[in-house]
Amino acid sequence: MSKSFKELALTRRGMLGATATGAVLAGTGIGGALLNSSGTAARAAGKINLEPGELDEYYGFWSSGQTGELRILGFPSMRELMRVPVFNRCSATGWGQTNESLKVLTEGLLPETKAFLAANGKTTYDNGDLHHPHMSFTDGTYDGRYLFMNDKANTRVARVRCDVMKCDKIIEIPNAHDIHGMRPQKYPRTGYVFANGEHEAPLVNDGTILDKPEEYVNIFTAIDGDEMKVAWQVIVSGNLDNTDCDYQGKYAFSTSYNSEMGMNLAEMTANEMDHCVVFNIKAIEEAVAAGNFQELNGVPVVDGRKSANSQFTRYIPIPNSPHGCNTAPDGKHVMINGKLSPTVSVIDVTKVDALFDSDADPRSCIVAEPQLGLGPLHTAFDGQGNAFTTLFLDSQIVKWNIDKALRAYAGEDVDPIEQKVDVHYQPGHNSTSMGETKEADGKWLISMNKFSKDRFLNTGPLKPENEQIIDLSESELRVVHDGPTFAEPHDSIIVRADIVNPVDIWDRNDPMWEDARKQAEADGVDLDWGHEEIIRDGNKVRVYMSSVAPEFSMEKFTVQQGDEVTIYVTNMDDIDDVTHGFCMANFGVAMEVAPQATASVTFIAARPGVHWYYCQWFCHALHMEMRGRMLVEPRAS
Ligand code: K7E
Ligand code: CUA
Repeated sequence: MSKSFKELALTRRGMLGATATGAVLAGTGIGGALLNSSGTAARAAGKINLEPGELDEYYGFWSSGQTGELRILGFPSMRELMRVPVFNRCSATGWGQTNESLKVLTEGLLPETKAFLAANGKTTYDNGDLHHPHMSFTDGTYDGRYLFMNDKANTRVARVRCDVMKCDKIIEIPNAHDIHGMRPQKYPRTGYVFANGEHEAPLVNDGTILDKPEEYVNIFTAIDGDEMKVAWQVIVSGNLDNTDCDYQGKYAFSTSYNSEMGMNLAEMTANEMDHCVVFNIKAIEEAVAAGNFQELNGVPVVDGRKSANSQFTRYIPIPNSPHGCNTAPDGKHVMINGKLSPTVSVIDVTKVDALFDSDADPRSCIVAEPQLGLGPLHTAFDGQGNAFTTLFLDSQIVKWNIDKALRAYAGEDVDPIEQKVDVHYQPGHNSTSMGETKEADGKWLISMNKFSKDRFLNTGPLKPENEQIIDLSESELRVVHDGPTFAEPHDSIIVRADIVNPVDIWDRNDPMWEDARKQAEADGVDLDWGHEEIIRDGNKVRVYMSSVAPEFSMEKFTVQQGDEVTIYVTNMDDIDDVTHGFCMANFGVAMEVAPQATASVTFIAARPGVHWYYCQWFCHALHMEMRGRMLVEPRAS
C-alpha cells in the first residue's frame, strides 16, 4: 500500500490539486492580500479571514504559561496549527513518556533535583510555566534555527528545533530560582540566551540560611544557545523580571521590581524607585576568561551586586516596579515599562558606555520618560518610529511616537501620544509582526489580554483569555479580531513565514533517537528496513517493529508477566502527514511516530493476558485495523 504511495510521490497537499497550490501563491509573500479573491478592499497589512486552503503570511509562536507547551499559530488568521509539548506531558505524542522525550526532560536536571524527584516517585517534573518564547537571531533578526523558552515554575530553559518543531534540549539553571525573563542575543548571533532568576534566595540554598532575606541574592544567567550549557552567571541585588539586549552585542538589560528585597507586598512596593540592571557582556566575559570568578555547581559566577561596585553591572533607577523590557528596532532605544508608574523610561544604548567608563549618573542614559497611562507592562514596535504599550489597568494600548517622546523630555512642548485603543481586558504582552527584530514591518499588533469576561460564550467559572488583533496599516487603530485562548499565553512572536522552513519527513539518522539506534545496532537490528525482532535480555525484552499504513510489522508478540518491555516503533512511511501512533491499551502507553521517525517506550508487563496495541493516529482507511496483540504469560507462582 505505502509502496505505491511512495512511487506516486504524492503529498496530501499535492493531492488536493490546483486549488490549494494556487492558494499557496496567493497567500504567501507580502502582496498576498492584494490577490484577495473576495474582492473586498484589501488592506495593506493583509487579511485575517483566509479562504479555505490559503496560508498565513506569518508564523505565530505562542507561549502557554502554566500549560507548559509551545503553540504554533498561523498569523493573522489565528488558526492554531500545532502544540509542541515542552515542560508539560502530552497524551497525544507521548511527550513525558517516550524514552526519547524522557531523555530531553531528565538529562539537563541537576543531581539534587533528580534525587528530590526520585523521593517523590518521579523522574521529571510534570508541569512548567512557559512565559517567553523567542527565536534565535543572526545579525539582529530571526534566523529560523531555534526557539528558546523559559520555565518559571521549575527554573528551566528549553530549546525547540525549528526544522522539526520538537524540543531537543531542556536545562535546569543552577544557583538561580524561577527563570522568568528570557531573550536570545540579537547580535552578532544567538549566541547567548539571557535568563533572569525572578525569586531571590540564599546563593547556596541548602537550608543553612533561611529567614534572613538580607542574605538572599538573585542570579542573571547567560546560556550558550548552541551547546545549551550555562556560560556564566552574575549575582545581582533585587529580583529580576524581564530582560532584553541591545543590537550591538554589548549589553543586556533586566528590570527589577523589588530593589527593596522585600518579602511581602508592602515591602516590595515601598520604594519610589526600583531599577533596570545593565549587564556589561564584555567585562563579564573578560573576568571569566581571566579566572576571576567563583565556581558554583560547575558554573562561573561573578559578583554584580550594587554593593560590589563592579564593572559587570550598573543599576539605573526606574520608577516604580518596572516590568517589561523591550529594545526598539531602531537599534538604539530600550523601553523599561513602569507598571506601577504610568511611565515608560527610554534608555539610549549609546549613552550606556559612559556609565561604565566614567562616573556618569546612571540616569544619564535615560532620554525620555513619557507618561502613557496606568499600568504600562510591555512595549512593541512598528519599525517606523512608533511604540505600542499595553496599559494593564486602563485596558488600553497606547500608540506613541519615540522621537516626540525624546523631544518632550528635552523640554519641547510636544505630546508623544498618538492614540489609545480599548482592548478587552487588561493586556499583558503585546507583539508586532517581526517587532522585536530590526525587520519590524509595522503591519500587525496583537494584544494578549488576561481577561475575556463577557467576550465569548460562558465556559463556567474558568474563562479563556482574549487575544485581539489590531491592523497597524489603518490610520485609526481599532480591534479587528477577537480570539480566545486557554491558559495562559503570556507572550508571542510573529515571524515572517519565509524564515521558518520545517521539514515534512524526519531524517532517519536524526539525533533524537540516537539511543534507540545504538541499542538496535547492539541488538543486530537494522532499523532502516521493515523489521520485527524480539530481543530477550534477562527480564528485559526489546521489541522492534515498523509501521507502514495500515500495518505494524508485528501482529503479536509474547512476553512474561513482570518483564520490562521496551517497544521501538519505526514509521517506514515517507509520505508527509502519514503519522502513526502506538498505543498499548490499559497500559497507559501511547506515542506518536511521525514519518521516518523511531520512537520507543518502556513499561513493566505487570498484567497477564491479551492486550491490544493499536495505532491511535488516524492514518489510513484501514486505520482501525492497524493493531496487534501483546500476549503476557502469567509468571508461575
Ligand atoms: Cu512576560 Cu506575563 Cu511573565 Cu508580562 S510576563 S504580562
Ligand atoms: Cu497508523 Cu493509524
